[in-house]
Amino acid sequence: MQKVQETAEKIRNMEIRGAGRIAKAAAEAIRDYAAGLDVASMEEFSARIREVSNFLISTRPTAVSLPNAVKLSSKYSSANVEEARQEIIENANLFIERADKALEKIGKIGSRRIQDGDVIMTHCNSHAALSIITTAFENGKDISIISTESRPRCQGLLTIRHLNNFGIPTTLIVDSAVRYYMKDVDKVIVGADAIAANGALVNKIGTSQLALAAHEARKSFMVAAETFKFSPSTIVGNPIEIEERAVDEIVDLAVISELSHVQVRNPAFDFTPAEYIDMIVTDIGIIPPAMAYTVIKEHLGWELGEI
Ligand code: RUB
Repeated sequence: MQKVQETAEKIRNMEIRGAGRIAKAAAEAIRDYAAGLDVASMEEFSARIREVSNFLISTRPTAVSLPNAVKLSSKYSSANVEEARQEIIENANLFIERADKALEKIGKIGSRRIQDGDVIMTHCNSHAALSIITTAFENGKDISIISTESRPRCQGLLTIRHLNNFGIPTTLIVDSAVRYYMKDVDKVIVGADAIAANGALVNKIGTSQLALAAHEARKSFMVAAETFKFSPSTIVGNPIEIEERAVDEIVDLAVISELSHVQVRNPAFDFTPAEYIDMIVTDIGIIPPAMAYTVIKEHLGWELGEI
């Protein structure tokens, strides 16, 4: 349980962050927990796995990759403890392997859409979006990137550092300069924390302003997302919860503590409607947002009744 608690804490405090990384860390935690679980009965085994699954899922509410990873990893059909343990270990390893391959595939598929000379704007720090960008660069495409700072946690700096290691030229801008620079941009590429059945995207707060500005300037808006970022429960109308984080991420509380008419809000994600999205690059190919439902039905492997 100690490793599960450590992983949960790292996800909560964002030491482990980004929807894909969170998912893989949770799969690893479930796998190692199941491997070391000492129980007297199958009932106890089931109860402990359920408890740990729910605990991991509760660490961050928005990235649907987290419950998807936990559910896919903690699946078992045997009523025998040793066999069920083995099933979980295999399912978690399979999830981790597929997640790594998915990033590679997204890079390969998405990079074909990048032209020589493209200026690409990105937001926050998405490993899926970066996979497209770095693959295109490694394939010899001469590209440059405009990255937002992505306040308040400034994940844009992680993006800049990552791209710099590849020797890719970048420009760092504040989030409010997105529309100002959109005229210089050919494509916008962002990642996803979740994609709803209607094709709407949930990603780092501010993503929707990139989409709006791209739409206005008629620039292409591309989302990079593994199939495990699609949200099955949105098929039946369940909303995706937007995480609201502590306000001291935005402002020094001492600065506003004497003010009595001020509230501070810190939503971590926002919604971009499907109509602003030109394509979603997934590990099974490029799809229009209208195909999100099909991805959930056919590629996540869940029947509606299980949601
Ligand atoms: C990260 C973020 C990323 C998505 C996709 O938010 O919004 O764009 O998670 O990332 P946070 P990836 O920093 O709050 O976790 O493509 O790496 O899964």
